[in-house]
Amino acid sequence: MRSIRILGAMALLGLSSGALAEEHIIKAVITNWVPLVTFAKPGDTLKFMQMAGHDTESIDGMIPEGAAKWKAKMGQEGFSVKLEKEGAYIYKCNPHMTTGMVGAVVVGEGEPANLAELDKALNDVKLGKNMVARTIKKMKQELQKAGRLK
Ligand SMILES: [Cu+2]
Repeated sequence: MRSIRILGAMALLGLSSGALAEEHIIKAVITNWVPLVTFAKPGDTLKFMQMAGHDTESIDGMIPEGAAKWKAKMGQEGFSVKLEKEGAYIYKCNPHMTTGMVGAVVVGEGEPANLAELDKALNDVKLGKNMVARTIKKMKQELQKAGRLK
């Protein structure tokens, strides 16, 4: 009986280890980010792969309040970003954002708190604005499907 309890406790520990930080691989494929929308939790990291001819940069005003901006060098293989703050992050590849290379990351549970800020910041995007809008729309569709929009 006692050993069964210990096994039960170990199973619980095993479950909680599932909450450890994860690494999410984002690949540059032709002029797209795959996946287009990434779901993560605080403490996770993004790792950008197949980066020859690409860079990655967070878009101004399109990351959660207090989150760190990022910008990789061109072709910086394995560039990684630690995600500390909950909310939505929109990022681009500078050479290809006008052809649709704009991605989204949602960190945390429920509805991202900065959706209204994204819409506001969209007004300040000049180059590739329609592609940024498209990615935000796809992110919202995925949130909707998951029942995460209020
Ligand atoms: Cu690119």
